[in-house]
Amino acid sequence: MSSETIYALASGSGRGGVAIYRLSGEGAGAALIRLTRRPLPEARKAVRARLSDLSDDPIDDGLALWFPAPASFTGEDVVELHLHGGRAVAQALAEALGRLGLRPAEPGEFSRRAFFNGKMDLTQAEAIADLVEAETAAQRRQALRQMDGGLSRLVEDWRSRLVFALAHLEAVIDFAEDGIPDGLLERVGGEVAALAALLNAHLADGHRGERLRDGIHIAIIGAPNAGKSSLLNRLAGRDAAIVSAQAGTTRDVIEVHLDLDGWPVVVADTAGLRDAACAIEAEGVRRALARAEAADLKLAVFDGATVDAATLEMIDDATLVVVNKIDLVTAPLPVLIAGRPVLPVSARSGEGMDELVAALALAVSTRFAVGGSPVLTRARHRRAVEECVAALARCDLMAEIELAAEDLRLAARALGRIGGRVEVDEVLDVIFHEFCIGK
Ligand SMILES: Nc1nc2c(ncn2[C@@H]2O[C@H](COP(=O)(O)OP(=O)(O)OP(=O)(O)O)[C@@H](O)[C@H]2O)c(=O)[nH]1
Ligand SMILES: [Mg+2]
Repeated sequence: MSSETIYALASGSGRGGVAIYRLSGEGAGAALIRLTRRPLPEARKAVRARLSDLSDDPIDDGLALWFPAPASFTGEDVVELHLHGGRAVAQALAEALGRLGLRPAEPGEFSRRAFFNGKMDLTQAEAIADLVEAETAAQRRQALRQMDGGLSRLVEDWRSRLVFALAHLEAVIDFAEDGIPDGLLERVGGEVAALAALLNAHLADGHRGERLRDGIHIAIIGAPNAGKSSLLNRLAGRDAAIVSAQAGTTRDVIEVHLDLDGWPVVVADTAGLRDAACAIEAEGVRRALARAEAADLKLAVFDGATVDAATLEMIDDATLVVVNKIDLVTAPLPVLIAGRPVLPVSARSGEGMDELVAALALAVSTRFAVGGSPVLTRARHRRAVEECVAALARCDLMAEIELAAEDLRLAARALGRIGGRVEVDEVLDVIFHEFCIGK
């Protein structure tokens, strides 16, 4: 790792009461001494700091904290300055630090250094980025859990089981002349099969962790004029989509990001399903069907008591059935449509909306709740586990034992990549670039 000393504004940019700057590297302590003209303060204790630049011009009056290596966020010497938030202070400080040979940090550079100094593994570094980005309570909880090492420990447990099995195989190879101890290959085979089953179960988690990170997709579908756009606007609490009495108003997919009871959801309004009158509408219907196909959940909206065949056909286990315009309907409503309970609403009056939101939140939470063991939160994690499973599937203990050992080695290496045990720089670049500067 380079010995360059870096600095960055760690708090949000723009004006604010207090701005926090972080300095990290060998020169951090010397910089603090130069700026305050005082010896280093006691470690990890906030002290008053009057900073001035190299020509004794005052910069600001604030607080300083000194975190000597290795007990710091990055594992290097770190200084934290709490100054007044403002552009002129930031500029004066940057100038002074520049003169002292410090340079602005790249995005994610602090976390990158923390990773290289063994302060955290990659999943924990990713969790910091996720926590900074978290917009809902469920996202925050997932990120905190991963930051705490939940995923690292799970993957490390899998990996150590593999390494253990591998050690047995290698012992067999090394002491082949003495004959293979009874039952050893069976035991290794049993362990490999058990692990493969466990990993497959984790892969078949409906992408819970990734969905929670990126947002759970809900598609609103139904006949033209059923009130889909009106419903979207109700959910969003604003006029996100155009509503009109003309059938075929919506053509493109319109997305709204919402916090649904702590769950991050992306609700998509789509074109009404029918044999379209023109090519543009036909394209809209095609997009509606594609979106419904890709969605995690669907809201099938019916126009009052009219049950149209096109919408009926789309109902499956991941569909909530909504009958809209109950303010107009006088006849009794069906209790079930396609065997699913009906949620009666009026997008116009708002009646039934609370119940609809509660039903949606329940459907989301039963599908995506992050109970039990930690989840894979990124495609990168999933790919590594898939690679591991593929290697385990190839591993044939009845064939040549050296080849079987090699497969186990590859499987363990794939898992090791999740935490960053065997990473190449390019992959690191991709990961740390998601960070903001100062984190
Ligand atoms: N009375 C009543 N009218 C409604 C209700 N919801 C929607 N409407 C009306 O029904 C018409 C169609 O509403 P939209 O929300 O545009 O319907 P849509 O399903 O998006 O229609 P397309 O985009 O054409 O597929 C509009 O005139 C709305 O005002 C409701 O709950 N009650
Ligand atoms: Mg519409």
